[in-house]
Amino acid sequence: MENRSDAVDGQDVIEGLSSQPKFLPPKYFYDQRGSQLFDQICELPEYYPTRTETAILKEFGGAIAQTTGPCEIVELGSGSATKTRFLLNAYQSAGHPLRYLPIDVSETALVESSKQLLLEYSALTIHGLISTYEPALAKLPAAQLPARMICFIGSTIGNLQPHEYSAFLDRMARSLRPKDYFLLGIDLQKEVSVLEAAYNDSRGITAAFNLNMLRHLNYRFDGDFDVDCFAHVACYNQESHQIEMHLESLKAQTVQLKALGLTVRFASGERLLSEISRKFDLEKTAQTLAARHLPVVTTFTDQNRWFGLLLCQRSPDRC
Ligand code: AVJ
Repeated sequence: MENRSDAVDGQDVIEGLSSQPKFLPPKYFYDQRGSQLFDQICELPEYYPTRTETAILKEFGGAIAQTTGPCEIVELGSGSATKTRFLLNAYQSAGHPLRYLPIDVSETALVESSKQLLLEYSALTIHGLISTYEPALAKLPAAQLPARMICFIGSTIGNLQPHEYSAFLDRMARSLRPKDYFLLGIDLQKEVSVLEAAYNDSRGITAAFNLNMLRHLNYRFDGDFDVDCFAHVACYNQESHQIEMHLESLKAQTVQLKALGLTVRFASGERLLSEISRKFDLEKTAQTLAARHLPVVTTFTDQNRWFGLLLCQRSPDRC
């Protein structure tokens, strides 16, 4: 297990909280409690993405393993690696060697899931990286199998702003050798009522997940956010095709993050953007990927076309 945390911790918090409107990077959701809350979200009746993607992986895992042949499985944002098991099962059934490189910012999630997987799969070897995506992709260890597949499933790519999305795909293309694979899971555009229900569940787990970001910042940067003085707000922006999740200040208040030397004022009703979750169009996404040296080999989806799983293969560079 390697730890490659960000060199300058909290710079992004200072930047986001000093901006107008304020924002925070979604990676701060995922401390131990946040990762657990996210696992609970995945079980909610309203939150269809995990269930839908899992069914796709279950149905088409064999087809993926057959297309790629023996390859290392790298996973960005592996979390509890619940869905990964369906891929590992498929590679195992195909008789392929099992090598897994999970990458996650949550050390506990990474250590716990790796321990569990090693118990479940006797032939598996794991090389875990505690890291954000960019530094991990820049320094992946040398491949030990003929091919490699980098998985970015769960529609986590939807958290990226359009400019970050383009930069990310370029980074991805540079990290892969020609013929290597990229498996991308994307949540697709659909009826607004379905989307908004998924981010406003009746049990309030998503609200707790959102508010937990403030608790995490308190712990990490010696802050004094009063979590009870903020509210969870999530709505779909139809023009930008994205869910926008906010933390709304319930009164005028001042918050300090001592470890960052930061004092932040909130007006009553002021909203801080904690996450965007973009919803994609299958065809457009395939075009974007092709234009970035990552043409789609196979598209997998469910009957409702609610979620898409795109298997891409790095094309050779042409001069
Ligand atoms: C893990 C980024 C895919 O955007 O749906 C779930 C996170 N936020 N509920 C998403 C999330 C609120 C999730 N991703």
